[in-house]
Amino acid sequence: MADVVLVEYPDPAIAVVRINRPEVRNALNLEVRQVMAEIFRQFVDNEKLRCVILTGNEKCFAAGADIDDMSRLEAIDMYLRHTERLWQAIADCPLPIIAAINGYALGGGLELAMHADIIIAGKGTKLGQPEVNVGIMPGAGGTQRLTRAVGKFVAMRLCLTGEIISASEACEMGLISKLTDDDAVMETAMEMASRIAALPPIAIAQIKEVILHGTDAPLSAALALERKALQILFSSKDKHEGMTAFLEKRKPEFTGK
Ligand code: CO8
Repeated sequence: MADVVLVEYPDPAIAVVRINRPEVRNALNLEVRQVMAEIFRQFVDNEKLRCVILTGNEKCFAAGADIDDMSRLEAIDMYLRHTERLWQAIADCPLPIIAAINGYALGGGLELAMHADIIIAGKGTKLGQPEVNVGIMPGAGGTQRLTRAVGKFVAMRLCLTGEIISASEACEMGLISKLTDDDAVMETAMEMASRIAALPPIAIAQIKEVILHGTDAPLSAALALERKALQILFSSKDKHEGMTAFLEKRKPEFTGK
């Protein structure tokens, strides 16, 4: 894999995906997105993996799409790139994804963070959809995932003004799962990933799937989806183990079966 994105395994169950273009504030050029998509595609076949942490560095998560690169593109160039396929590789990841963000999560950077299931941010992080300032608009879910996360009026304000907001304001509006000190972001993400990695993986996968698919479905269909997923879990060995361990007052040992 090219070194614009690094992958580390601090534990066989946890992958840390790190965007690595610090000289341009981790701007997401095509190469970053291609490499990242390939990394996420390969995660699906890794049976030991339980959770993914997506991060940048302590100064910047990602300052958006690469403006230098985009400045040379015409509409058909953009179309032919089919970057929706690259984003979809991340969206299709069945494992929980934690975005661990510091510094800036702007434009495509915030859109990338919103592909995660949990966002942990340092208090100094700045977030926003400033695309309008360079004559364009969000194009990787910023108008849609942001609206679903914070509602129409806040999403309109951010996308229409390009205003950059603080992490505490983002947290208040429901865009951040957990706010920490700037130097505690990775540690908090690792703790959370370890906790998730120790839980029954089929239940974890079902929870992620039902929350994501249910959000876009009518309530009655989403509730039926939830019921069916719950019923499936009653056939899992981990359900038997979890409940038996509780009744026997011991720690469960989940096997992912
Ligand atoms: N693209 C390319 N280069 C960038 C970007 C970027 N998004 N952001 C920063 N850089 C470069 C700068 O040009 C500079 O390069 P050089 O050293 O050669 O001059 C270097 O990184 C350092 O940047 P600054 O000197 O500006 O650093 P500061 O710490 O002063 O400021 C900021 C950091 C606030 C992040 C500032 O760099 C900035 O505002 N960046 C642009 C933010 C932005 O507008 N993002 C939205 C981009 S558009 C977008 O994301 C479209 C999404 C469309 C679909 C999704 C596709 C991925």
